[in-house]
Amino acid sequence: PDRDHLVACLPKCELHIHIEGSLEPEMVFALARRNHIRLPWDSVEALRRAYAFGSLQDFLDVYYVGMSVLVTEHDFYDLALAYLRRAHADNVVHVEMFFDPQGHTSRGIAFDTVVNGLSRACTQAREELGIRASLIMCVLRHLDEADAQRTLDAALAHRDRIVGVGLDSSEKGNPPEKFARVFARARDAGFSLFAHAGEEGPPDYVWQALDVLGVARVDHGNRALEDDVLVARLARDRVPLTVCPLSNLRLRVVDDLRHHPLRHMMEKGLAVTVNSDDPAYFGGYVNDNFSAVARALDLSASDIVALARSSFTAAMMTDAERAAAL
Ligand code: ES4
Ligand code: ZN
Repeated sequence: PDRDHLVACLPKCELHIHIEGSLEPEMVFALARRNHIRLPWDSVEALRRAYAFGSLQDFLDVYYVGMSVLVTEHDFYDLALAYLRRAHADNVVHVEMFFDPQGHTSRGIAFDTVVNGLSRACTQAREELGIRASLIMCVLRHLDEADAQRTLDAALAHRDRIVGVGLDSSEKGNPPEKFARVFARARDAGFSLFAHAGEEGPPDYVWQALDVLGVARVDHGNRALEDDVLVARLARDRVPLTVCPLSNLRLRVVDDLRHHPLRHMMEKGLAVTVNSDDPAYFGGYVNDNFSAVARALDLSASDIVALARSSFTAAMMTDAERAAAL
């Protein structure tokens, strides 16, 4: 329909994509074969059947096994280039890409291998497709502070190829304040800061992301709506929320897309953007997320345009870069 055509035509930024979450089942099996890795599933179909998640943790358990097929620099390059081609087909012109170094270094893969492969794909995609792409290193919050500090040490050696530091993985029981000192060091090093908060965790975790970590954006932020004072703060400071509708549906953060809070967020003056999170696992890339939520909430053409425009406002771009990209 018209709505899907509009979604497809609009230029967009993608600000919440975990590159390891763009690993499609076919590529999981192809890389497992290439790297002689045994998987707990015996076919692409069996892996797809494992994508019935009851919670964030159910998903993460599959996600960390899926990414274990990534071994060489070439694997990381292939992964990122495939995603950037797919994003380009959706009229995405700028990507801020999360990656999870500890999901790889914990398996004996060098930090350099990961960054070299991902950044080479970003450079090539810019040259060949014109799409801009930058890297945001995420800290796995279920691991301890010392592990996060060592990961930040490794990132400092690649300061020119990593623009930011984020916080992801199992939210409940792992509040942002656990990483206060890591984020303080990251800030001093000049990184932009981000954190997943209010996906499954309480509004207090969103407060901590803002006031303890000092993030520039909140990833998800759904549960901020439970706290009116917090909503007023997010609106006043124009703190972007990177919302991921199909992720929220598949991880049961919402029980039905018709109950997704995106419209309420817009009505409350929040700077919301629409993103894909882990597109290979959640059933769609960025245009699929726009189309599904627009249909479920009966969003107007001007709502859709506002969401696409908002992705540029929320992006880490200079005004000159924004003008050039549009
Ligand atoms: C994630 Cl949806 C989500 N939430 C938290 N951490 C993540 N890592 C990858 N996807
Ligand atoms: Zn995420």
